[in-house]
Amino acid sequence: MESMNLTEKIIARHLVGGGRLPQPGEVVTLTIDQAFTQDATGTMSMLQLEAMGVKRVKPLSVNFVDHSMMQSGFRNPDDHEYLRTVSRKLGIIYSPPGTGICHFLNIENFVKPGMTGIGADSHTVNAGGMGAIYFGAGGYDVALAMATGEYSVPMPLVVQVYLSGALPAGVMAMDVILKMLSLVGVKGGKGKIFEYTGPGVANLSLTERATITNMGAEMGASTSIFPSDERTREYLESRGRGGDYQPLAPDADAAYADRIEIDLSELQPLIAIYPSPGNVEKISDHVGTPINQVCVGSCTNSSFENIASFAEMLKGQRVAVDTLLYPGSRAVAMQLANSGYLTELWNAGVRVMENGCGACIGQGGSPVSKGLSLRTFNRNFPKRSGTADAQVHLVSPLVAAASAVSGRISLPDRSVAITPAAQVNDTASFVMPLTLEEAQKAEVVRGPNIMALPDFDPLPDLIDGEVLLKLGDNISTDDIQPAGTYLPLRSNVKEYAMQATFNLLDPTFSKRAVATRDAGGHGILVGRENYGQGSSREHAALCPRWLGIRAVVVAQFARIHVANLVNFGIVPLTFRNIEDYDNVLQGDKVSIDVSDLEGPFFLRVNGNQLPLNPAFEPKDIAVLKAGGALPYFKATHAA
Ligand code: MIC
Ligand code: SF4
Repeated sequence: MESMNLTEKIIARHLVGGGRLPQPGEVVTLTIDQAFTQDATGTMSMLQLEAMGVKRVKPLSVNFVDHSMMQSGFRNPDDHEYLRTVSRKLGIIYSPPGTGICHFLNIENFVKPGMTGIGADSHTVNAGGMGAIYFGAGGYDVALAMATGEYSVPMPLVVQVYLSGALPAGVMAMDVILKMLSLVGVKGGKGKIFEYTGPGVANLSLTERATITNMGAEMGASTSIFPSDERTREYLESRGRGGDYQPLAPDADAAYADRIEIDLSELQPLIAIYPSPGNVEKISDHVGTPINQVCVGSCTNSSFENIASFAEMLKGQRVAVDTLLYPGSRAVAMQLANSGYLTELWNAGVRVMENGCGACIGQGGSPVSKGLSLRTFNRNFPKRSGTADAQVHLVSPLVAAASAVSGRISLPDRSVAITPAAQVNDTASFVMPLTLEEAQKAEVVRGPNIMALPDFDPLPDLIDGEVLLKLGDNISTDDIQPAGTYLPLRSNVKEYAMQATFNLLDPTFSKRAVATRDAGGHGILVGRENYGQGSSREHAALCPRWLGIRAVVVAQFARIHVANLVNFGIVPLTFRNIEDYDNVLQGDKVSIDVSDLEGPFFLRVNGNQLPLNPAFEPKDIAVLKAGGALPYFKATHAA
């Protein structure tokens, strides 16, 4: 048999209908072992699942509540109650608020080596630390995977990341992934899977591996994966899950599309400077800069080892600035309590917050005006923290601790050894689904925050309207559809669109878009490279569509966002000649003939015809024509 890398081995085992391994770029349909959402994407995903007429999900499915938990007012609790009741009815495990962050709970409890999965969150790729292939996707794609147990995705190129050596004192897994970001950049991972190999792998624990795969999302990678080895066994056994272990590795002579080499022993602490996780620099160049806040946690750095290392570095000292800590799960919080670290954290003046996303998604913990916050999180996009003029830099938990004590960016001044503590089992926190018989009688509770899904019309032959916004490079989903304090509006498309879409860039956008839409025109957005980077939130497509946007024309799209645009019937197109970006202005009257989605496509503007390329796959044509994935599903599954 031909030799295979680990990615190919797992994909070969999950190919629907078997057959040969796909070529890179070819769309491949995989059986999916697990599908999940979190509350910020889950309500929409569940509304779509219900609209599909699904009575019971196929793969192991979980709805986590971790993002929006402030419960100030009825909206959050309404969302949670809807998720709890719809989960129990449809056969989905429900993880209530306080249990922990979806990705962290996932590796603790659900992911096994060799599995495939899809989650309605871009950091679903965290699970790659367990030797599994997991993709982030929009809520509709997750609903479809729950309904069918399948997911289609273009086969990525498999890039080998060869690790040698071991991390020196004071250097953490966060520094490995920041090093990768410095080598690859925020869009260099597009269309790729990073497969970590080499002797250095054995020197990284399972949670360190997950830190590394987690931030593959920040490089735009499809996913990342580590082998499953003795360290994986060690972790699973420590969680009482030894039976879930199986060894998995690439063949010795496996081929890869490309190779990156990193000697772990040569790494030093790094920092990603505001406003992008890709602005990676040496910490030593920033030592001494005063800071106003430190935040530790997020799905990237909230394991027991991370927090215990942070606590060890603080030991016997007081923090000099406001310091917030978000444990990854209740199990981690209990482990910290049992080990005594929790008391030490309190003694040091740390604010121990709820187990969840918290400040990472702007749910509290905003920095002071013009402040600088050091965070162990994965994203530092503009305004994501909730304070428009504050800055966020990203660092490891050890750098966060040293800096919290001095109130300035500081390098760890000593090595720390953590006292291990037994892992805690918290599976009792999960709410299990009802039996089929009970489920038939069960009511789904829909409070006033749960709004019906909007209906969308089919694609017209001519998109005819106005360029409503002309944007630059790296527009993130936080720019398009901010989260933070708007999270309670995730189940209410109209309000979310009117209040939030592009409002941090142009507060007049929603009103202008509605005026164009209601006058019978179509809205068009123009941008440059890496449009839609960041989160998987489908609201960044759904809300613009509700506001009348029918096409987005840019130089290049981020992977998950382009799928979301198709799912909501917005035509994604790219400039064939990037210089044409200069030939179209905001406010220009434009049209695009889309009567034949095989192409060719031109943007007609000011008497010119600018050639465009489709950014969608041939399989998307019928979906776009129908006006989006749900109208297409309904039309093709009519009784
Ligand atoms: C994020 O980190 O931006 C989020 C919030 O987790 C998103 C999901 C969302 O917007 O609901 C993600 O990364 O996909
Ligand atoms: Fe939550 Fe932040 Fe992770 Fe997104 S990146 S899942 S908001 S912790």
